[in-house]
Amino acid sequence: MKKEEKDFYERLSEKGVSRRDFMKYCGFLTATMGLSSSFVPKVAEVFAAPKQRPPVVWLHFAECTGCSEAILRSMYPWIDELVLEILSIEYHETIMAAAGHQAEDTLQAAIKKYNGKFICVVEGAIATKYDGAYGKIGGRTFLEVAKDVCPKAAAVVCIGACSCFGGIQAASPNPGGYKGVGEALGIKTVNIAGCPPNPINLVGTIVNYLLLGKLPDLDDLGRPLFAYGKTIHDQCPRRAHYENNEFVTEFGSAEAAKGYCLYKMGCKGPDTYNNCPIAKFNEGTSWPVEAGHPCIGCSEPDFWDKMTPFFVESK
Ligand code: FSX
Ligand code: SF4
Ligand code: F3S
Repeated sequence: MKKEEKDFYERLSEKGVSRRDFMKYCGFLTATMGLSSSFVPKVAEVFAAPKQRPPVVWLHFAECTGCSEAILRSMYPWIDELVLEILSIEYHETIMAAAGHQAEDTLQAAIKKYNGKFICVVEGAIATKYDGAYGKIGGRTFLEVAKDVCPKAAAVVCIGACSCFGGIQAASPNPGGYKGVGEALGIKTVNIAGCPPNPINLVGTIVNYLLLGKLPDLDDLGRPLFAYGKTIHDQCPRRAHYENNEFVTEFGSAEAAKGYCLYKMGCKGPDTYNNCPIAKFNEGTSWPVEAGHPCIGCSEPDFWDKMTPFFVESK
């Protein structure tokens, strides 16, 4: 084993993570990425002995920061460390020490130094009406910041419904004219959709890039097919109840306790593309439908408008 790999496993073990746990995670990640199990050692190597650590500039616009929270706090408690092992995060407002003018200088220095080479990760929507007046950072509108930074990136990865498609800010009546990054700037973006998205889908996208030297294949909405290629409904463990006409019609009922299908409680699983039933959240603990709540379609464009009312069966 190379020295850097040994150091990596030592660092993990200091955090109470055994090599076995780590390999289990790599197996789960490899399967989520749609790769065969023969790739597991290679995926582990991306973390343990990275050949490159791409510079990342992480922007925040209009959102709740739930996406950063999902990445940094849930799943495996050490996932943030793993993300930091494989990326060189040059700018991230939530986790960096710098503030004010110093932070702005850091951003400018990073995009100059890594022009054309960095990955730009974006959370949050961009206000486009009134010259973008609805959202500013350090005296510049979100629109100005995005126009300055995104075209200089090697790839723009949007995490969360807000940066992908506008999210809650773009819900009717949308006075600020909020849009997702791709639409606001007229550029192609990789969209890790969801509110919040599953961290494993971001990690899978990055590992795909580092392992295979390219971004994953995308659907026509820019979402990686490995994660968003199938509907929730087609992967749902309650599907047999749907086929048998066994539905929940009231929360807290005997049917709900039996785990019947939530379609009549407004489940939007049939119209929603995501891998929640397989990937689950919080270290594979659960996901909305497993917890007894209908899917509200959070990985689809305009779900706040198109999928409401959330608890009424779709017509
Ligand atoms: Fe949006 Fe993310 Fe929902 Fe919140 O950054 S996708 S409101 S979970 O935080 O952007
Ligand atoms: Fe489909 Fe939702 Fe019923 Fe699952 S609970 S089978 S996703 S309608
Ligand atoms: Fe979102 Fe539906 Fe999954 S609400 S988290 S896509 S089950």
